[in-house]
Amino acid sequence: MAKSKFEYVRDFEADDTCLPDCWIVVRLDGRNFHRFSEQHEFKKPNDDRALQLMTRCAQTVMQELEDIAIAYGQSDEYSFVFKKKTRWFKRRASKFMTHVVSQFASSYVFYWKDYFKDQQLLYPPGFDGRIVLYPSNQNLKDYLSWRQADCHINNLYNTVFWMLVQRSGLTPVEAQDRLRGTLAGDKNEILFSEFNINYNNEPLMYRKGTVLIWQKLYFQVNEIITKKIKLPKEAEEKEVEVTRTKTKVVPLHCDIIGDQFWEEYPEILAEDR
Ligand code: DGT
Ligand code: MG
Ligand code: MG
Ligand code: MG
Ligand code: MG
Repeated sequence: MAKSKFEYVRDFEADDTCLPDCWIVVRLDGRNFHRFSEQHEFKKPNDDRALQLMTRCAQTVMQELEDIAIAYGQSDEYSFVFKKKTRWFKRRASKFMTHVVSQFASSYVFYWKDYFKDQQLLYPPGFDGRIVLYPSNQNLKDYLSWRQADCHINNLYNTVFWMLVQRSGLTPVEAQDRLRGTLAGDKNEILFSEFNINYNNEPLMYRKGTVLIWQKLYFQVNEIITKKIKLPKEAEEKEVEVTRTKTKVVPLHCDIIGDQFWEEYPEILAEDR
């Protein structure tokens, strides 16, 4: 069929194909969640409902979209890592980013009431998205380490900050002054000596964030398989034990900076993925 004279407008579309053989990372982040968390009375510094809702949305993204090998989230952000070899939407960056962000945002609204039982959603939240390509496994591991280190630094700071405000009655400005220039060791010491808190015993979800991976679940299915053979005498019913596998997105709150995690789950970075 002949092209219409309007077809040329397609040529104005920019090519945004992601480089081959690179990990494609989409990171999204809540828009102005400083305000959103205040308005919806998130518990400070960590609100389990908010963090679990974020993870529920990220699980939905992994299940609904193709080729996500691992995801990592903390605070109001989540990063999704697409397999190096993915051919999904011909590796077009805008497709990856918009599908991830829109699926996540609609899930956030859809699942809100499951987590915030008596807290109404007051206005529609938004999320920004960005895409970054990492050519090597080391680059990808360093990226995820960077996000987890950020989680740790912020959480340690916020934990002490809100203790000083909520327990010691300092104003936010006084707490900020008190913490200016302190190192991690100093913050741990304040928590321990003034509040009897051993930071290492704080919940792992707060300290490490959430890692989402695919896990194979093995389960036995007892199925009756009926063999029908043409010769009437040999017609028989046979009971056969079958092992089925199913994959599921599982949340972990573990360290991903050290080698142990990557040694335990080598399939995440495996070449053929
Ligand atoms: P943005 O991302 O530039 O649009 O602005 P914000 O305000 O989202 O800034 P961001 O993303 O750097 O910081 C995340 C905000 O979300 C921060 O103000 C703390 C808040 N937030 C995230 N998780 C929790 C939580 O569990 N509890 C509370 N109280 N606040 C949280
Ligand atoms: Mg920001
Ligand atoms: Mg934000
Ligand atoms: Mg953020
Ligand atoms: Mg369409």
